[in-house]
Formats: sequence, structure tokens, C-alpha cells
Amino acid sequence: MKAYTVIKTIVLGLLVSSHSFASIDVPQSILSMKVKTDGIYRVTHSDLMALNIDLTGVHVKKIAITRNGQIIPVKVYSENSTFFSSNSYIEFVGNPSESLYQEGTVYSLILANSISVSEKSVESNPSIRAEAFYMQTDLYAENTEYSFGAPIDDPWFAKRMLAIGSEVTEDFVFAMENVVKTNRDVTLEMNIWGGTDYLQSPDHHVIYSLNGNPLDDFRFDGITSDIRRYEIPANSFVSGDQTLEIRLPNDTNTLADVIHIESWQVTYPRAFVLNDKKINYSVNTQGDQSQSSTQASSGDLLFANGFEAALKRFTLKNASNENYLVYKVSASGNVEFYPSTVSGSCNSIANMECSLDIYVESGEGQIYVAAESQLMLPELSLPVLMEDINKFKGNYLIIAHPDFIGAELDQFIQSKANEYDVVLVDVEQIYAQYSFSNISATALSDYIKFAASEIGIKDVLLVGGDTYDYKNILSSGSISFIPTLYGSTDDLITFAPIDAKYSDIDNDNIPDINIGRFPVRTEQELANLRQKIAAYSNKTYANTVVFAADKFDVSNGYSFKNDAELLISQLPETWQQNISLNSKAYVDDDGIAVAKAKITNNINEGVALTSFIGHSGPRDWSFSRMFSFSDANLLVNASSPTLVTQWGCWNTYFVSPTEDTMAHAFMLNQNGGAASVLGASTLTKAEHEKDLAQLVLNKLTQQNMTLGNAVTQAKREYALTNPEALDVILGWNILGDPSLKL
Ligand SMILES: [Ca+2]
Ligand SMILES: [Ca+2]
Ligand SMILES: [Ca+2]
Repeated sequence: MKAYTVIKTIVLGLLVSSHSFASIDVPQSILSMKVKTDGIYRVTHSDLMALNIDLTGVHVKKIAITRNGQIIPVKVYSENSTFFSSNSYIEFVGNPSESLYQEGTVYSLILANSISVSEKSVESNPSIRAEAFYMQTDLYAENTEYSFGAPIDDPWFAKRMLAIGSEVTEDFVFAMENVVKTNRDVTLEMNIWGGTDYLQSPDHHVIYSLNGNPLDDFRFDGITSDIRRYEIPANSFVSGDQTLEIRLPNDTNTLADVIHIESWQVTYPRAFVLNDKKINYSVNTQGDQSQSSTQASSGDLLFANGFEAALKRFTLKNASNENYLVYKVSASGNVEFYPSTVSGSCNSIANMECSLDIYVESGEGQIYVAAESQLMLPELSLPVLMEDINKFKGNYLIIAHPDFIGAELDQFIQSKANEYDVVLVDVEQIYAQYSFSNISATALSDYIKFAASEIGIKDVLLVGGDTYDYKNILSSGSISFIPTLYGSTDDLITFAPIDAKYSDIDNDNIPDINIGRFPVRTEQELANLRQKIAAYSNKTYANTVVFAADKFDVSNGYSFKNDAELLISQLPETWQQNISLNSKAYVDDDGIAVAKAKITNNINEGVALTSFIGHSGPRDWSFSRMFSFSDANLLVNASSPTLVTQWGCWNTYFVSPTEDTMAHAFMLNQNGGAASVLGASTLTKAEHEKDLAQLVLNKLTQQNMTLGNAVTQAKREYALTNPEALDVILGWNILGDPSLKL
């Protein structure tokens, strides 16, 4: 296997120095194995051969598995204990970690010195009393709804509860089976967060009940996380369904009371009974379990016999007459494999009269048991063949999803070749080398930091659209081609998509280089956009503009028309001379219909710049819809595309799984629209928009200024006096080529 020089993942938050990038070798993975649940996994010779991976004749000690770059213990079965053969298999214990961007964790098969599972042979000793119970933990953390305002590190939650006008109650039913009535308490942990913050305090009044018994009655304030734990005697539970009731009495004197149920978790003493021929449980430190079980039954006195110091015995009911595998993962990460025996009335169907007896060396750890028929197969796929993405010369970096690497992108790169040294990198290479084949925005960020500080990259273009629904939870089928970073842009918006953060090399929230994105999802959309960019670069209608302004905001006493007039007054003379009444589409002066017609006609006739300032949403300019997504889709200026700056909220929110934004409509319209759209992917303040607009426009209209340079310079200048204005510094982004000129 060829070893490739790659760069180790850089810890976010560290100022990048050349030393951080000392090269290391990341071995070429020969198989990606995605693991989605905890348990024992087996990959057989025939599973491998189905992907044309033939390990026949490879020494078993040379077959290794890595998780996030670390080699983990593996059992490689071979009849002769030496070489992989046709009846060989690979077995490991998998534990996926949580990620916003993908379900499960990718384990990699590499050819390297492996760490073996230690095979234990322990003597059966029936005089050791079997453990009476273990503590089972069930986490109920359904992710069904999304909020970009979640005050916790996960925007997906289980349920939103809204009390407005009257109280609301929700019941949540969950099962606790084979509860053992010991003196060990059941622990229930409730994890919710407030969804509203009115001037009143507290905003929220919540009452929890469990199985009809009051559990808690409390109040809390604001958009904050609220985690509470309850200890409840185990003997008050009956095995079976449990009902958790959450009630909002709606008596906080607020307009509404909104809470979000993130999760609840229950930990209870459970008898050793297999579930579908499988079980995972933790073995506590020696003192812990024996102490707590002293009152469980009279037989517990036998714990004093001394055997438990060396071995623990578990008798698992509901087994079947087949081969069971037992693994123990110790706290330090060692993995041991133990024998097991079934006894009782055992047949192929699991039943309570059939028991599985196992003896395991004492010590803290997690035990995994599964019948051979229940072993899991990871999702197998072939990893990319790694190329060196760390040694190149260039100043313009394109990171593209493989779907868009082809003739269209090549033509775009050719069009840049006179002015830039363009480097094209497949995003999957970055995942392979910076996040061990896991989809990760951090990997992109680390790579961009490397490319900026070590290679001198000044412009970055991401080619491919995005969606916040990375796991298709909403079943909309939307696809993320290139993931964005998410961050807080003010007190309310905690999960704003912020491509600009990728361009912040030294982590001070101020962009250092230029970044843009083509939010394309098909080759055709890429072709449309490329053609519009080419047309725009050769435009004959320089220094022409249409300015759109929302109507006067009565409630805030704010005039967007004044903002537009201010922006116009600061334009160079070469622009001013082209401005007439027809260039101004102001709702205050024209009304909606005329303003809309002015925007449409100006763009269709060809203007270099289309500027909007006012309130906006993802699909509309102005709450009175002076120009909407559908209007942008009707534009027919394919040969004379415009460039759009949108000074308002959300109009460039490019991660919606269910709707195209104004930006998409302008950019992806085949018959016309824009070569590039700049705008906000978050909630913004009008004052911040106005301030940044002046700086951006001033720079954009300078000779030979690129979009990227204008925006980065404007943001850096603005950050000197308003570093807290992250709504525009990080939340205002370029969709398009950052090297385009106005
Ligand atoms: Ca969640
Ligand atoms: Ca409040
Ligand atoms: Ca910075």
C-alpha cells in the first residue's frame, strides 16, 4: 500500500502556524464501513468479495480497523490463524458518534499492524452467584423537527409544545421491561429548552408527571436549556409501558408558552434478559454493583465469597440454542472475547427457559452479547483513492462535489486560467484525509485553513448546494453536496449557515480570504450558471443599476428608501450619471406593481447591479412582496445577467431542504436572472445591513475589484468598529464566483 503525505486534523480554535501542519501519513483505506448503532459487527470474505476486495493470503495481523484514525481492536478469524481465506471474517465492536452531517461513523479497513481482541478462556464456576440486575439506560431523543434558534448544540428536537390561549398536555409513552425491584433508584433525566423569551420572567411553567404521579412543577425563563434529573424508587414501577406527561398550564402571563422536548433518558435496574438475542450493558466497578444489590435478595450475601473479585457471572435469559458472542470493552479501550454456554430448554427460538451463561473478568467496561445470527453488517463502500491534495501551487481553490467535476467545471476553470492558478479538489479527498471519510464541515474548514496559510490560497469556491437536513429526516430528498458551517449570528439565531466562517483562518470571526458558493444541484444548473457568469464577465452594460427599496417601516420608524438614496449618493459619478427615476423601484413612491415592473424591466434590459434593501424572507423582498421567488424565475435576461446584492434578512438562506430562496431563483433560472447573488442567510439588523452596504458598494465600484475582495475588505473594515455584528460579518454571503467583477 502506498502511503500518502497528508495533514493531520487541526484543532479548531488554535491559531494556525506552519508547525501545526507537520505532515503525517494517513494510510489508504481499502473499505469504508459505516456503523449506525452500537454492537458487534462482522464482515465476511464474501462481503468483501462482493466489492472486489480480495484479502485471501493476507496475514491476519496485517488487517486493521480504524475509527477516526485510531486503530481499534479487531478479531480476524482464520482457520489456520495466519492467513485470510475464504471462510475468514473480521469482527469488531462498533460505537458510532453523533454528527449533524451524517448518520453513523465510518470505520476504515486498512492494511497495517492490527490490534487484536484478546481471547479469554475462563473456567465456569457455578458457585459464583450470577448478578441480579444491571442498570439499563434508554435515551429517547427522536430528531423530527429543526430549529435554527436551538440554544443547545443540536438543532433537531423531538417535539415542540405551544400553549397559546389555553393549557396543553402531551403524553409520551415508553417501555421499561424486566424492571428489577431493588433499592437502586430509577433515574429520569428530562432535557427540554424554552422557545420564547418575553419581557416577563419566567416565561415557562412546566409540570411533569410519570404514570399519573406528579414529578415536578417548575418555571424557567427565556430561550434556555433546562435539564432536570429525578430519582424514583424502582419498586414503584411495573414492567411495561410508562407514561410521561408534560403539561404547560399557560399561566405565565405571556402571549404564549413554547418549549421544545429534546430528549428524556431513563436508567433503571433491569434483569438480564436478552432482547432479540442481543444485549449491551455496562459492568460497574466492583464495589458499586455489589453494594447496591445488598438488599435485592437474600442470595446477595454470597457476594462475600470472594469470587466476584476475579470473575463476574451473568446468566442471560431469553436465549436460544445457537452460538453467542461475548465482547467486553474496558474503560481503557481494550477488547476481550469470552466463551459462553447455553443451558435449559433451548431451541432455535429465544425463550425465557433458555439461559446463556457467561463469566467475565471483573473490572469496569461495557459488555456486548449477540447471537451469531444477529451480528450486524456495516454499510460497506469503497473509499476514494487518495491523491495528494496538500502539495500544489495556486491562489484560487475550488472544492467540488464529485457530481460536478467534469466538462462544465473544466470550462469554468479554463475561463479563470488567465488570471488565476486554479486548484480543483474533490470534497471526498478532504473527507478521506481530514476526517477519515466522514462527512465533516470541520474537515473542510481545516483544509481551507491549511490551503490559505500554507499554500497562499486567496479565493475559495464551493461547488454544490447544501441542505440542513443532512440525514433526510424530513423525507424531502434534499441533498447536501458541500456542507456549510453553522454558527450563532445573534442572540436568537444559533444555527445560521455561515460559509463566511470557512474564510476565517485565524478564528476571530473576521474573514481573512474570499469565499463563494455555487448552490447548484445538477449539471444543468451548473451549466446555466457558468454561462451567465461568462455573459456577465463580457457585459456591455457596465455602471448600470436598479435600486429596490422596501416601504417605510412604520413600527420602527425606519426608511429603506432613505437607505437606498444614501447608497446611490455614494456611488461614483460614472454610475450616478446612469441613474434616473426609472432606476429607482421604491414601494413608497411607486407602489408594489410599478416597483415590481421596474425591477423586472431593468433586469431584463440588462443592468450590472440589482440592489435591494428592506425586509425580506427566503422567497420574497418586502413583506408586501415587491419582488418574489416567482418573479425572479420569470426573468428572461440570459444574455445580460445581473448581479444582485440583497440587504435584508434570510434571502440567501441556502440550506432550506424544502424551498428555493430568492438567491436560488436568481442564480439557477435558465432563462435569466443573476450571475451572482450576495445576501443574508440569517436574521439581520437593518442598521448593520446599511453600514455594510455602504462599505461593500464603495469597494465593489472600484476599478478591478472582485466580489470576494470587496466583501472581505468591507467586512474587515466593519469588524474594526462593529465586531459583534456577526449577522452581516458571518451571515452575509456570496453565492457565486468570488473573483467576479461588477
Ligand atoms: Ca436532538
Ligand atoms: Ca422572559
Ligand atoms: Ca479571521
